[in-house]
Amino acid sequence: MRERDDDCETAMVRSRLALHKPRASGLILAGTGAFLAFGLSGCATGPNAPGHAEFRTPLPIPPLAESHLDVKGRRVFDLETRSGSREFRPGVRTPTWGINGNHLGPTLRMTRGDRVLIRLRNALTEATTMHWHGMELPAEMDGSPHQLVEPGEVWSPTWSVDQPAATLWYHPHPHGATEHHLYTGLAGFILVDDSQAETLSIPSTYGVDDIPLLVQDVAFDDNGALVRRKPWYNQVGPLGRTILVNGALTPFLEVTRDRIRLRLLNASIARVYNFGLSDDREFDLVATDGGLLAEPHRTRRIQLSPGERAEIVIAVQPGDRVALRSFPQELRSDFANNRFSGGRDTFELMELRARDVLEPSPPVPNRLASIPDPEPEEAERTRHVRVSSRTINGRAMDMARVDARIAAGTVEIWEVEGIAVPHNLHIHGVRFRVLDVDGVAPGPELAGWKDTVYLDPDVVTRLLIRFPHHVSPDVPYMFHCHFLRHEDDGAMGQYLVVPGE
Ligand SMILES: [Cu+2]
Repeated sequence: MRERDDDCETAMVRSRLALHKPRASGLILAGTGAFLAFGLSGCATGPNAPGHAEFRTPLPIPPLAESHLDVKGRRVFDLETRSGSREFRPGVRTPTWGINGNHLGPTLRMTRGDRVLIRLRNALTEATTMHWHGMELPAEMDGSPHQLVEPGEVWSPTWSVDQPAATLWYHPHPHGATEHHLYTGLAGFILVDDSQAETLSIPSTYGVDDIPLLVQDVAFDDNGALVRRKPWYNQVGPLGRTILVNGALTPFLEVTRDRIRLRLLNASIARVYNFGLSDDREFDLVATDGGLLAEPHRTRRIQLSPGERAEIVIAVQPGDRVALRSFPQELRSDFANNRFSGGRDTFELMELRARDVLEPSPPVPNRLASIPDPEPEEAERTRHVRVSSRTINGRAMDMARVDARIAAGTVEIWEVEGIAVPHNLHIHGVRFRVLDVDGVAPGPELAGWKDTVYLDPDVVTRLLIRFPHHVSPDVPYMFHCHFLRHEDDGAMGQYLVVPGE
C-alpha cells in the first residue's frame, strides 16, 4: 500500500510542456521554462483516489474532553501534548504527536457564558503553543508565538466564552514551526454552544448525527514516517495524497438518522478541499467559521482553505451509500498554480452508510440565527493588507515589531490582497464579515461570520472587522496566511489592541 505524494507532479513534469505566461506569478515560469500537463483531470493516484478507496475503518469520533468546575466556577480542562505513534496503515507504525493521546486531541465543548481554564502541559521535548482558533479572548490567552510552553511546563490560560455557537479548533502556533507541529498531529475541535442554537432543530447529538470531521492530507516515507514534500513548482506548501479524516484513512460512518450534520474542518497545512457528495446530492450549509448562517444555503459544494470550517446537514435515505468527496477546486489562480496547488485533485474522504431503517429527524429550519447586516459606515479606517508567500505588506514577521495599533472595540475595513498564488487570511481574536470580493458582494458561503478567508489571487477581498475590547498593551494578536509554509516563512503580522479615546 505504498504511495508517493508526488506521483501526479512527476507524471506532469515528464510531460514537459513549456508555459509562457507573463503573469506576475509567484511561479518563476517565464525564463526557466515550466512544465505543465494537459489531460490530467485530477490525479488518480493514492489510497483516496476515486475507485480505489475501500472504506474499511469505522470513523473515529474524537472523545469529548473531560472537564470539571473548580471552586471559582471555572470549567477546567487538562490537556497534555505528547509524542506517540499510530498505525495509519496496517502493520506500519508512524511516529506522531497528540493531545491526551497519540494523535490529534479530544473535543473541547463549552457554552457561551462559561469561564474556562485550560491547563496545558507540554510533555514534548520541544517548545510549542496552543492557539484557540476562532476564539474571542484576551491576547495573552490566545496561544500565539508569544505564549511558548517549554518542555515540562504547564500553561494555564483562562477566559470567558462570549460568542455565538460555532465550530472552532485548536492547534499549535510556534513561530516558524506551526506547519510541523500541526502536521505531526496536534489539533482538535472546540465546539461552542449557546442557548439560542440549542433550540434549533438541527442534528446535535455528538458522534451520532452531529459529526466532527478533521481533514488532513499526509505523505509517508518508505519507513512510514510522515514527510512533507514541496517540489519547487508548488507555491502553496507540502501536499500529501493520503487524506486522513479524524486520523483515519478512508473511514466509513454508519448513519442511523435521516439527517446528519457534518462539521468540516480543513486542518491541512496547505491543501484546499472542495467538499461535496459522490452522487452530487444537495445539502444545506448551515454554518461557517464563526457560527450559524442567517438561513441555510442549499448547495452541492463547499470549498474550505486551511483553517476554515463549515457545518452542513445532509438528508439521507435508508440504505444509502454515498462518499464525502473533495472535487476539483476553484482557486481562481492561473492554470499552473491551480494545478500545482492540488486544485484539480479529486479524493474520496469517507463513506456514509445509512441503515435500512432510519430514525426521522426534523427538517432544517428556514431561519437559523440573527446576523446583523454589515455596516461599513461604522469603520473608522481602512487598512491595506498584501499577503505574499513570505511577507505581509512587504515585511516578514518579526516578533518584536507591531504592525498595527488598533483602539479597543473599533471597526475597520481591511482591503486584503493575496499576491500571485493561493493565500488566505486568518485574523486572531475576532469574527469578521466579508464585504466584497473584487467588488462583488459575497455568496451565501461567505455571508456569515468568518475568521479565515480564502483570497482569490490578485484581487481585493474587503473585510469588515470589529476588533477586541480587551486591551493588552504588551501582547499582540496575530494575523497571517493559514497556508502554513507561508506563515512559517513570514507571512504573518501583529496587531496590538490599545485603549480607545
Ligand atoms: Cu499564503
